[in-house]
This record gives sequence, C-alpha cells and structure tokens, in this order.
Amino acid sequence: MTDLREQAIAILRTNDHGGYTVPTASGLYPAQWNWDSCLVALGFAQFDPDRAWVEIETLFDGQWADGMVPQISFREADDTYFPNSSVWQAGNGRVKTSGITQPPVAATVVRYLTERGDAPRLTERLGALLPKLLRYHRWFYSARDPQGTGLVSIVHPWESGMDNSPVWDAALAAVEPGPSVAHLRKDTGFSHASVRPTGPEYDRYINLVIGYRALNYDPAKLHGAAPFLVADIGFNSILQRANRDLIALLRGAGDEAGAVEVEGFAARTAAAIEACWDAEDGFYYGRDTRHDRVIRKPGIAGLLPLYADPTVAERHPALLRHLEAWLEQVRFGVPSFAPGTPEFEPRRYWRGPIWLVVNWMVLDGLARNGQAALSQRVLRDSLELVRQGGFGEYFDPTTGEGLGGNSFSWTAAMCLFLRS
Ligand code: 2M8
Repeated sequence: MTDLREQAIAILRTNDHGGYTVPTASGLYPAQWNWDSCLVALGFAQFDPDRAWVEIETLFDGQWADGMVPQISFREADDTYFPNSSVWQAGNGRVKTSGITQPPVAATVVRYLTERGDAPRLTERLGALLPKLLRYHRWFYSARDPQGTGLVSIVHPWESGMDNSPVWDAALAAVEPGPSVAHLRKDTGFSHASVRPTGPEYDRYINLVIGYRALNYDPAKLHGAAPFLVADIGFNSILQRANRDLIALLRGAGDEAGAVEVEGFAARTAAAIEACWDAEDGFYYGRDTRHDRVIRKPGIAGLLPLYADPTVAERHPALLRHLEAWLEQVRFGVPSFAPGTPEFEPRRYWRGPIWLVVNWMVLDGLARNGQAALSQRVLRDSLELVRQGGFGEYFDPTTGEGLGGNSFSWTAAMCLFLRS
C-alpha cells in the first residue's frame, strides 16, 4: 500500500486539469473554486513549488476589473454542475465565472509560498500578484463595507464557504424561495440528498443568484438590494488574517503606501471583530446586516478570531472552553457546529461535519495563541481522520467516516501540508 503522502500527491496530480485543480475527482465540482485553489496550493508547495504558484496565478486570471476574485472560474464542460456558467452568465471577458466571491485566503497562502522561497522567478511572480491582491482587499472594503463599519458582508451563503451552516438559517429563511429548482439540481446525483443542503435552501440559493444576475452583479446596487446580507465572523476573521499577511508582503516588497492602506483596513476590522465578542456566552457571533441583529449561533466560524489574532486566547479564555466542550462530545474534532445543539447534524453539509481546511485554521490559530496542547489535539485528529476515513470531502465527527466527494483536493493538500 502506498503511503498517505504518495496517495495525496496522486490525488492532486489527477485533479490537476492544467493549471487549476478541480476540488474532487468525482465530477461534483467541475471547475476552479476560489478558496479550494488557494488551500490546494499549500499542498502543492510540499512537492512542486512552481505548481503551487501556478494555482494562484490561474485563479487571479479570473479576477474582475473591479477587483473581485470569483467563487468559481468555469474552465471546462460544466453541465454536471448547477448553477453552471450558463446560469451565472458572468465573467471578466477572459474567464467565465460566478458572480460572487469566497473566503479570501489568497494573501495568507501567498505569504506562506513567499516565505518558503523555493519557487522559480519568485520576486517577479510576487511582484505581479501583489497589486492584484491589493485590489482584491480594496474591493472588499468598498463593495462590501461601504459604510466603513470594519466588517464586510457576504451576499450569499456560498460566499462564506460554509454553505448551509445553521448560522444562516434565519437570514436565509427571510429570502424569497422563488420557483423550486429540485429538478435542476446535480449535486444530489453525486452525494446522497440526506447529507446535502435541503430543497428550500437550494431554491433560495438560486433565487439569490437570479436576483444578483438581474443587477449585473454591480456592487453599488448589490449591497443595498441583497436580501441576504450578513457580516460573518468567520469570513471577517479570514479577511483579517489575510490583511495582516498582505501588510507583511507589501512591506517586504517595499510598498509602504500599500502597507499603510491595508493597515487602515485592518485597524477597523480588528475593532469590529472585538465588538462581536459576546461576554455572556463567551463566544464570537457575526451579525445579520440586513436585519440589524446578532446571529447567536455557535458555529465554528466563531472560533476563527483565533486565526486572525494571536492575542484572542489571552483576552478571552472562555472561547477555548467552548472548543474543549465540543471536543468532549465527539470522537474527532472539530465539528463545524456545536454538538449537543438541536441544529447539529454530524453528516449533513456544514451542519456538523469536519472540514480539514477549517481544522487547519483552528489549529494554526491555537498555536499562534500559545495553545500548543489544544492545537496538537486538532492536528492529531485531522491526520487520523485521513488515515482511517480516506480523502473524503468532509468527515463525520462522531464516527470519522469520510463523506461527500471522493479523492478530494483540499483534503489531500491538508494531509501534505499538516504533515510537513
Ligand atoms: C461547497 O460549495 C459549493 C458552492 O460553492 C457547492 O456546494 O456547490 C462548499 O463546501 C465550499 O466551501 C467549497 O469551496 C466547494 C468546493 O469544494 O463546495
């Protein structure tokens, strides 16, 4: 039997469709996904540094003129996916894309690749990417936080990457469902319907897309009109970490003006994330911007301020007690939603299962916050999941079973990266 490293490398090589990596060999996602690609680059970096950079370069080839980097870049036949490019009808003239974005991990990954220092033409490549990263971050603050609150809002649950987390339930229920799209869905042909988002959720996902398409995905109109507008704590934490990494990259490259500009974004976001701390519950919660209310739901996103800021654990040790309590109730960490709650479903998409990419963010945040023992626990669990559950898309925290798409790229990438 080949070892895990060889298996993981084989998966990334197989899913490499020529400069970009599809998320799975199963056919479930026949395109390039934004945060999948960035996180997959962390895996490529372990055996092919040049290829790691290519993944990011290809992703930024889909960047829009206004700076947005889309959730999906459609680069091959996409009729096994719904909604595909013919539904989105979007792009930048070169690449067909969706019309929304995803968690901005790019600057964090580029910093990691830069600090490894082992890719060919590194200075030139970084020089080409930095202005694109800067435009991407500027876009978030102008398009998604026009009032300058420090928290950017997402306009679709898909932007969060945690599609049907219970955190969105109330905000999504307030969205008009539109006509049923049950007959158009393709995902349930690949994964059992019982583990995928429900029919009512999908109807609303698509109705949002249709509404945004009618506005030509114009950010100036979208922010005011979006029926789903949420300042997610996880998304903002990921952006904040990326802000810090972008500042380091810009300063390292001698772009002081750029670094100072991003420091301005980061200062606002640091204060706004801190204002999301709920002292009573000892947890971080995001806000429903559209309905101006706190979303008091314990999703894994509420742990991600640890990933954004190495001083969180010292300020709020209560946050760690939540994580410890979650870990006591499952065999493997970290469930994507608090176990023991009525919404927790260990096998259904983002309502309880484990994703290794989020585990990495949690364990990295814990280590940076001086929580070595907890960080090691999450690392051990992550590697054990692959050893016994294979390279699935995600894992059941109560049994460790691998679920969803098989030969999954970011699971393979995390296996390589976390073992390094
Ligand atoms: C899932 O999301 C897509 C839509 O973006 C889907 O279900 O069709 C999520 O897990 C998301 O975070 C991920 O990027 C994508 C591809 O792995 O799949």
